[in-house]
Parts: sequence; C-alpha cells; structure tokens
Amino acid sequence: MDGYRIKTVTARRIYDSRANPAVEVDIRLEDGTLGRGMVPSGASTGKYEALELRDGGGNLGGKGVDKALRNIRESLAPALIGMDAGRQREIDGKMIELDGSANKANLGANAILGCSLAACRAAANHRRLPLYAYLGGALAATLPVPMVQIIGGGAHAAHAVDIQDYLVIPLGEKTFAAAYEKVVNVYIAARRLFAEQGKPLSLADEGGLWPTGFKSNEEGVALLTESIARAGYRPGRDLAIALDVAASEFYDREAGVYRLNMENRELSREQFIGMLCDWVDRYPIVSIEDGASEHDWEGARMLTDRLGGRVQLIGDDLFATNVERIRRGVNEGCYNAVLVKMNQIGTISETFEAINYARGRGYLPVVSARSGETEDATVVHLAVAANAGQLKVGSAARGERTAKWNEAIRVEEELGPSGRYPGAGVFLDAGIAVFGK
Ligand code: 2PG
Ligand code: MG
Repeated sequence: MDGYRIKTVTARRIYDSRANPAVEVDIRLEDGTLGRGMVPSGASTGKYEALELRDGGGNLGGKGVDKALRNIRESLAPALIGMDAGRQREIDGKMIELDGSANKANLGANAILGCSLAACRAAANHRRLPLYAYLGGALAATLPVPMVQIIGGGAHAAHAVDIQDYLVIPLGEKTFAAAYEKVVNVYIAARRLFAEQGKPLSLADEGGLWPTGFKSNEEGVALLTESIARAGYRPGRDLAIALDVAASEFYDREAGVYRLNMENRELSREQFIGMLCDWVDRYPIVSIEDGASEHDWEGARMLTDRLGGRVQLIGDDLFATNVERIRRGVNEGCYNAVLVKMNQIGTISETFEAINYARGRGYLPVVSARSGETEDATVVHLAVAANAGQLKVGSAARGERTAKWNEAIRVEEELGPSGRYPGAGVFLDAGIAVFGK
C-alpha cells in the first residue's frame, strides 16, 4: 500500500520508571510517518516469559540493553525495511522466524516487541487513527474496568510484605471516569489512614503506598477495607478488593511450601490456599492473581475448585500470556482469568492471540502494564481494541501510571456514546458473584 512501507528503523536506549535501561524503537514509513515503541520491564518476572535480553556486567546494574539494540540494528531492521507496516502479522511472524527460538532468546523479546509496537503505531498514524481504532476496528468500544493498586508489596517494595499488590476494583458506575474517581477517593483515604497511624508516606514501585510497619500480610487487606469505608463507600458493593499475591516469589519449589517471610511462617499448599479462602470469607475480595506459584499447577487447580465460582482467579506467571500455557490451564481447570502483558510474549500479534484464546475458553482477559514502565500508554489502547474489559497499570500516583489512566479518560471522551463501560457486568457476565459478601 502507498506510503506504508517501512523506510527506517532506529533503536535507542531510554530509561524506565525504576531507572533501568529500556528499548525504544522509531519506525519511519516512506511517506515520513513516525511510529514509536517503548518496552516495559517486570520485577516479579515469571520463569516462562519470553526472554528479556540484558547485557549483564557492572554498568547500569547489569541491565544494559546494548545487545538488544544491536540485534535491532543488525538483524531486525534489515528484514523489516521495505515491509508493509500495515501487515502486523507478517511483521511479527518475520521477527519470530528470524529469532528462531521458542522464547525469543536469540534476539530478545525487548528488541522484538519494540519493533512490533513501533510498526503498529506507524501504521495507525499513517491512517490517522487512534491506536485502539486501528488495532480493534469499529468493534473496539469497551473501556476497561480499572484494577488499581493502593498498597504495594512483594518485589515492588523490597518484600516489606509478601503479598505484591493490594488493589481495588470499582463496581457499578456508568463511565470509566466516574469509576476511576471512586478509586482516587480511596487512594486519598488510604493515604490519610497511613498518616494517622504514623506510617511514613513513601511509594512503592508502582505508586502504591509503601507498607511500612505492617505486622502481617493480612493487615493490608484490612487497611484497604477500611479505606473504602473511610472514603464513604460500601466495601464489596461500591468497590471490591483485588490481590496480586505473586506467590511464585515466595514458593519453595523443593520443599513445596509457601514461605511468608515477613510473618516467619511456612505454609503447606493446603494451608496457604486455606488462608486465602479465609480472607475471601472475611473481606470483600473479588479477584486473586497468582494465588499459587508458577510451578504449582495443583495449587492453582485446588484454589479454582474452592473459589472459582465466586472470585476472579488470574494466572500471570503461570500463563505468561502464552497460548500453550493457557491451554494447559484450561484443560486442567486452573484459574478463570488471564493476565495479559505484551512483553511476556513479545509481539502484538501473539498478545491478541492470547486474549482471543482466553476469551474463547471463558477466561477473562486482564490487560496489564509492568512494574517498570515508561510514559507510553499503548496498553490502554490494547485493552480498548481487544474489548478486554479490565486494565491493571499500578497505582493512582506516579507519572508512568497516570499516563495510562489519563489516556483511558481521553479515549472514553473520544469514543463518546459509542463507548461502553461494563462496570461490575464484566464479572457478573462471567458468573462471578461480586455483590453480597
Ligand atoms: C505483576 C506485574 C505488574 P511485574 O506481577 O502483575 O504489577 O509486576 O511487572 O513486576 O511482573
Ligand atoms: Mg502479577
């Protein structure tokens, strides 16, 4: 197609919200249109994710991306130049073929994703379409329900508590903007509560409150419930609680136990799942992510047997946005939802495949950013384009987080009456009973 051809591919090192180097790619088309891709990075990275290529060594904490940049310049760019930027599948397929490994270990998923994102941005810009409309076509009209971190933990807060994210999900409301406003009121209430309790106000990696002086992991769940009430809302009716347990981080695979280090406790699989079930009975928890380790399929199944009918159970590390792993989960009855992170799999095309596969099997897709982020807001467009229904990009503070939430506010305004905000319907339609706990 005219002017669609890729003319140049430029790769550079930028930095993410944790001060780690990140890959940025500019793709310029023959007609001069520019598309830019910026690649995020996790901290509680799953073992089964596509490989993020880092330089190692002493400089920049070993996190340099010079090898990835070289792979873009020497291998990917020569292959992409001349290709049609509007043919995303061909572009992604070509890069997968060039890499030749099962997990993008040769060229690096950061190198590949940077190019994949830059190409689709360039094509959208060429057609003068917002990215969500380019990626999703006329059917892209669903704003996501926000899942927002209020308190950080785990690998995002130096393991001050073992649980990684204490989040809230607004229920009801007719628009994203109104729903998000409720979340912000809870964030403000939580901040006040921390101040009253003499807890210093510092922020964890994703902008949530740093859990100083917590005596147990459960304290965060209680604090969230109280913050919802303090903000003037009904816990469980106006806003519910979500947890990203990130259990892979504290599972001892050899011993088969879950080690709650901050409580000096070691729990068997049964005991650990029993603890989560007990929390669900006592608090308005509607969603639990990675409630079992990425190595513990049996734990995931057990949790699903016990809670699958009333709680959204999300597989992050267990599924790694990988259709083969999601398939195993479906076959073995593990969880009922999938966390979707582009850089876990490494291309836009494969990310869509994972979303579509999950949805086709009745698993709810939850689009997610990473803990190491840039100011880029592509994840919002992905969530809208795929009508995913839910979005998780960290807390309500810090610029790399607000870059996403604010973009969702803009997209909603732009979509106008054609935009749909599902609210609690996202759970009710999936048979998850969110009210009445
Ligand atoms: C997660 C993510 C985002 P990370 O576990 O869901 O919160 O964290 O990017 O560190 O893997
Ligand atoms: Mg997670």
